[in-house]
Amino acid sequence: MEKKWMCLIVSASLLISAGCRSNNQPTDISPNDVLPTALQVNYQQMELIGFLHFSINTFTDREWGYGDEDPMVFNPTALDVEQWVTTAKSAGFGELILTAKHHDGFCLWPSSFTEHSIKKSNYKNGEGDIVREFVDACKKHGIKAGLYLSPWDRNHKDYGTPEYIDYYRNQLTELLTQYGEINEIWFDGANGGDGYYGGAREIRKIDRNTYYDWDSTFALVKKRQPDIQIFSDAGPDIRWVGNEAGFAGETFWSTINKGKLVIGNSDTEYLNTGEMNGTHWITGQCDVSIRPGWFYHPSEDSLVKSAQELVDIYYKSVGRNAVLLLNLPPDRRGLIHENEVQNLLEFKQIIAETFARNLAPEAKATASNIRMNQRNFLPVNVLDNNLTTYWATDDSVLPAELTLSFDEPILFDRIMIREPIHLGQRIAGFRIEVKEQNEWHSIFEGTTIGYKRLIRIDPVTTSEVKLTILEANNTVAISEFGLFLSSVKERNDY
Ligand code: FUL
Ligand code: CA
Repeated sequence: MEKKWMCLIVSASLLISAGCRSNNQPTDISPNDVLPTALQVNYQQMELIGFLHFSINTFTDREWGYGDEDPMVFNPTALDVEQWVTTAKSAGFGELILTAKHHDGFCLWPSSFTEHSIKKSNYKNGEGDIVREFVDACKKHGIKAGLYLSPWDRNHKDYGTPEYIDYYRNQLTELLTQYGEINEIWFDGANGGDGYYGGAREIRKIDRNTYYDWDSTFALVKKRQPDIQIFSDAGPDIRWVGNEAGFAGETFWSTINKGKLVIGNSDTEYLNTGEMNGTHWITGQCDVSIRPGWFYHPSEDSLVKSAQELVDIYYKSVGRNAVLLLNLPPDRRGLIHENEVQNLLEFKQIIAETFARNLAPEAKATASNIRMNQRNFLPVNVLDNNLTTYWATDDSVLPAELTLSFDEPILFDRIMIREPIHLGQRIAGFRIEVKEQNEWHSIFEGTTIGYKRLIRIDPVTTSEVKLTILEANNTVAISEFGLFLSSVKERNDY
């Protein structure tokens, strides 16, 4: 049947019809000017990724190797990359990032451009390639692989001169052409100065604004791997959030003004919040180590973050519209230590238990305004566990209220709100209220929402919950509104 006739029949039988309006009446909300790419949306959906700091420092008990270390000290006794990958996978991680080269310059793969690598170690009699083992294990177990290639190199004789930039790009090319699909490349901002530098043992300073000519390096990366996500202080795809403690700001915009960012020299407060209507969409990534250091140190075996600490970090990263990058540094055996594995799995269990049962879909959802009274913008769309369906209001309607009414009172202490970020990040102010003895009481006021906002409150029993959007940079649209009761394990510790 022709579409025209279909529409007539459908609109005759339904008061509210979707998708059959004439072209001069735009029904859908207009997207923001600054949007994420589909790759950025996919990336954010992983929510949890893991970091593997493993290199010379693992064996020398240092955090920053000087660059003069003998490659022979690199000597894992029971290395098992499958253990790294299966541990990460069972904790729900979608990707792992390995330090192919840290600041000391030692390479975990047999680079053709240096002798300071695994070739000169005892590992597999100098025939090993841990980048290869790692990438293959990720592929085998269906998680993404990312690589860290430190721009600062305390071993290389040419560091600080243009020749080093060629060396660095040659190494990048090796990593991005010889190992199949790499999902993320991690560019660190540290540039400490002092180093071995081929025996010079001196301080070398570089101009962070110009030395690396990052734009050309980024172009090279994308040419080799068009779907890769590039991380740095300044994106272009994924950005640092300005601290290594694993938390994004309570106000956290994925949008930010790129012009204000310099790799290795950005305002950390600014990175931690971003900016409403910023010029670019750069997804936030909260990096933190499960131990005090980034590398394994035996003295820190008793200092592994507890499951409850990890849960707290989860709420302050994933729950604030960012991705969590959690470091699990393999030990001298080449294994993720038992203490890490245990706390990580307990963390995973708490999160899984808490979010296993959403109470909100039992409610009837109503709203103060529904865009053009159309079915595809109904408030019930916030209850369908689908990010692409949403409740939307008519343009310029603020405040906008969404109410959930339950037949029986419910008990909850965790709230989840999500925006359809493929259309931009909009919400800048909201309030949540519950009805108690026929009166509304505010239980939370916040600013941004984004991909996912998780809120912890004291347990409350109520039959009505109201979300009021107070401020937004465009038409109000909310994808999901969820209510949960935290796992008993989690509550005991708060
Ligand atoms: C920092 C580095 O200096 C640390 O050693 C670590 O790699 C961390 C993730 O980034 O800037
Ligand atoms: Ca939805």
